[in-house]
Parts: sequence; structure tokens; C-alpha cells
Amino acid sequence: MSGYANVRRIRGLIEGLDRYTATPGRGTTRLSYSPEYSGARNFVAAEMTAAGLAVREDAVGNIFGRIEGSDPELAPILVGSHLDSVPNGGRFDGPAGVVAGIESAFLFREMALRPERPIEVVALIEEEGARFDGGLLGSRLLTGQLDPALLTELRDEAGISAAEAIAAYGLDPAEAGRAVLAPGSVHAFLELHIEQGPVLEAEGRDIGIVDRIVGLAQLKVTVRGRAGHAGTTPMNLRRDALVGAVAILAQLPDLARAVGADAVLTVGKMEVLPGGTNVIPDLVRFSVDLRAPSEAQLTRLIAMTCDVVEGGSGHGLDCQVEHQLYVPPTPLSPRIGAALTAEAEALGLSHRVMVSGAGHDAMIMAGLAPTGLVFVPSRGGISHAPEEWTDYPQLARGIDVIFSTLRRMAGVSVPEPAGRLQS
Ligand code: HGY
Ligand code: MN
Ligand code: MN
Repeated sequence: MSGYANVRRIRGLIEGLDRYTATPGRGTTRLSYSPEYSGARNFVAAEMTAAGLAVREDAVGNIFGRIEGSDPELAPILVGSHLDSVPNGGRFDGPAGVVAGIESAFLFREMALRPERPIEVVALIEEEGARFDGGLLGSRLLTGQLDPALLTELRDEAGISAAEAIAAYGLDPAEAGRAVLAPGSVHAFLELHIEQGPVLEAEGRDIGIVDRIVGLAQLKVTVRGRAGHAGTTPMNLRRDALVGAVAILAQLPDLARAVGADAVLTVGKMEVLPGGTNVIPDLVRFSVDLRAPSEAQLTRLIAMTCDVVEGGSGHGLDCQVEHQLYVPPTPLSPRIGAALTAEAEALGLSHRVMVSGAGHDAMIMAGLAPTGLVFVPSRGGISHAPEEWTDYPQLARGIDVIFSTLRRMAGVSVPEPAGRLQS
């Protein structure tokens, strides 16, 4: 079955964006408000403009490109994803969804389609939380789920607050409250994302229609001990924060297993201070990322983790947990899921309904408007790594579903797709 999206243009957009990385040759590292992010922002703004969109940036750096509707008073449909990355990640995680919006805009322009309802392509900031703990910052601010006052408290590893980073980026953090979108001001949110798992590839399917996203929590554990000389401090007199942290960490994976086969727990970041080879560590901080499909499982896993951490206190060690993010399991809109499925059917694409084990801006935007999420296959199920890959024709098929659904939801007549997928 033929499609709409221009594979060559999609490839150019993804590869163009991937130039903006702090680790060329070692994956995509594009932290929010960084010089690389600023480059990507300018690239996206230029491509949005070329696609005929009216471009604006909100007070925290979310970028919007608007196709005006014949009835501009109608609440817009938002379509997009995030522009930031994890350290040494892949080129598709986030940009695939931003490109889906931009390519859809190009198609609207080329087909001279005028939507009745406005459409806004969005590039959201700080979804990953690679710079500011918790992540989902751009979408949580948009939907009023993050108090703008927190921007002065969230700090990166260099101690720079989000507010300072926003100001250095050229925006005014004091205006962050004005970025909040009022309830009812968005008709729907659509996101295309790579699956980041093995299911679609294993089943040979083109499209995933996500009906729910697992619950997600992020904790920060701090273990305090006492620094000392590695050579002169007897083992029985030590208050070694790293030994204490490791004793805690070693117990954590079994907690996820105890909660259920589909619960997961990850310690991805650890800081050991003061960091001298001949100094007994007196301060260790590490992250704990928890996920489970049901709220009961997630809250139980959080409680068990907190118990293990607090049990590490004593013998001169003090162990504390800080709760940084909690997002309950999020069901997505069945109505939008059905619309996405109908378009996949009409395009002759194989598809299935599935859960998302990864978090997405969609789980936050669902608090503001009916939300749909489309997956395209990930090679080997790999993501958050330089090897992350999706074939461009596969991405184009996902974009066809987004474009077709946008067109129908925005009230545009539906010409048949032209020609074959461009190679
Ligand atoms: O962590 C996640 O699931 C997403 O990549 N932010
Ligand atoms: Mn992502
Ligand atoms: Mn990610």
C-alpha cells in the first residue's frame, strides 16, 4: 500500500537533528539548554518555518509550530515529542516524534490542505531528565503538573538551577507560569515514538498503538558516612558510604522481582564523593528508577525500596530517600487509539495494541487532553544507546498514521495517497 510521507525528507530531518550532539560518533547527547540543544532548536524552527508553520517558543523552551485552522477559535491538536536526549543515546528517541509533526506539516502544505481545527507541532524540552532530575519538565510545566517555583530548586550536576539554565539560554524563567496551558485549551495530543523494545520487530508488525503507559517513579538515595584515610583507618572503625550504598543496591533488584515479572528497577546514576582513590567515601548519591504496570505494584515497590534504604542506616551511616517523580500508570484515549488503528488499517499497515514500558510526554499530556501514542519498530529493541535504529521507511509508515489521523481529526477531506513510498 502506498503512503504519504517523504522518506528522503524524513531522513534529512533526523540526520540534520543528529548533528547537534555533544558526543559525535558516540551517540546523541543533547542536554536541555545546552549549545547542542540550542542548535537543534534553531534547526527545528527553520524546518517548521519551511513547512509553513508559525513558530513560537514558550518561556521554558518548548517549541510550537502552528498551522492555523479555518476556525482559529477551535482548540488545537498538538502533535510532537521531545528534543532532548539521554547521554550517548540514539538519534530517534524523541526526534522521531518531532519529525512526524514537521513532516505532517510539509504534507499539509504540499497537498494544500487547510484544517478546520488548528494543529500545533511541538518539540518538548527536558523529557529525559538527563540534566534535571525527574524529567518530563517541559510537558509537566505545560500541563500545570510542575510548580514553576521548582525551577530555582532543580539543579544539574554542576549545581546550575533550571531557572539559571533557562535564563542563560535566553528565556525568562519568571515567565514560566505563563507557559501553562489552560484545561480545555488543547483538543488532543498525538505522539509518535520508537518502541524502544523488541515486540514489533519480533512480530513483524509496522505499528504499535499504545493503550497504556506503565507507572514510573524516580528516587534519589543519599548515603552519608565519614571520610577517612584509606591507609590508616582500621576496617572496624570505618563509616564507608560506598560500602553502605552497595549493600543497599545489592538488595534492590530482588524487590522488583518480588513485585512481579513486569516490574523493573534500575540504578543508572551514582556519585561517589569525595572521589579520591585513597579516601574513604563519605557521601554517595544514586538514582533508582522504578516501573510497574499497576499502581499497587508501583507503590509497593517504592515502599519496599524505601524500607531497604532506611534499613541501611546505623553503624555510622545515614541513608535517606528523596522522591523526585511519580507518574501513575496512564491509560491513553481509547477514542484516539481507535482513530489511529482505523488509519493504520486504511493504510494497510500491520498493527497491534500494546503497553509502553518507557515513559513519554504522552503520559503527562494525557492529563490535559485525550492522548494517543504510536510506536514504530526498534531494531533489536535497542534504545538509549548509539545503536538505536529504525529504518526510515518504517518511520515513514508511522508518520503516515499520524498524518492521516491528524487530517481526519482536524476536519480535512482525505485525498488518496500519491505514488509509492519514496525510497
Ligand atoms: O525513561 C523513559 O522511559 C523515557 O525514555 N524518558
Ligand atoms: Mn523518548
Ligand atoms: Mn528516552
